[in-house]
Amino acid sequence: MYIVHLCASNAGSTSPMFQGHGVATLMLCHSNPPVVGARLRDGELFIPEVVISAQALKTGRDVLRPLIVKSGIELLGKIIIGTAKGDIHYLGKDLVAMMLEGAGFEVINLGVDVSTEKFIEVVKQEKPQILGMSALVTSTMFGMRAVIEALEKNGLRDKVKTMVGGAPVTQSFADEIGADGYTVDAISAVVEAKELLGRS
Ligand code: B12
Repeated sequence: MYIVHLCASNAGSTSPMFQGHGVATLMLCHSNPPVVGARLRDGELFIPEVVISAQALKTGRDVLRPLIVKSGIELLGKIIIGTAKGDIHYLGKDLVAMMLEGAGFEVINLGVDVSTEKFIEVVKQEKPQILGMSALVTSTMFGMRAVIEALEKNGLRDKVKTMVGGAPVTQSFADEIGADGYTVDAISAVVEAKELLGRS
């Protein structure tokens, strides 16, 4: 059984995850992440609409996930993402998570206010290829440095790529703390994640 939901606004777009795997057409209306991301960037959609579309996408994904697992489709990689300790902003992080999931990554979203210990524990358990961290408050950016240092201390640094982002984060800060990747928005986060894993 496959879900086919036609929607004029997304006509012609099919998630690459499903191409050639029997799901002829998957169009979750405005929930197609590349479409949503581009329309947000271009000022055609606003955050509340993006949040609604993310929820629709999640609901659709929950229905499809068992089918995907059963069909043996290869995902691009596993990504853990969370907002740094002390920081409760999640909109940007969830957008990034949504785009990555839409592009074919398995994403484990740890939510907000994630401690260094929690990041390390989940990296050990889940063995992701990428660890993504978000920070919106200047003071919480430094939590990301602590996580990268803890990865080193735990002998995990060469086992997982790190990506950082959030409004106050810059490429030079990412370089300073030794992160492998930084991007300014969710669309480029997908490109960067693929590049980090050599899947672009
Ligand atoms: C909405 C908002 C809130 C909401 C949060 C809702 C939520 N749960 O997420 C509420 C009202 C709760 C809130 C609370 C606070 N906020 Co606030 N908030 C904002 C606001 C207006 C928008 C943030 C947002 O959602 N942007 C939209 C998203 C889509 O953009 P984004 O987060 O930047 O994400 C994009 C990129 O950065 C990137 N990205 C993000 N994460 C990642 C991760 C990776 C791995 C990658 C690659 C990329 C990436 O991709 C995203 C999508 O394109 C900003 C102002 C601003 N213009 O940024 C202030 C702002 C971030 N808040 C601020 C502050 C100070 C606070 C409070 C401390 C206020 C207070 N005194 O209580 C508290 C935070 C408490 C805490 N402990 O965290 C300050 C931070 C100042 C600073 N530099 O330190 C800001 C900048 C406002 C300001 N000008 O003063 N806030």
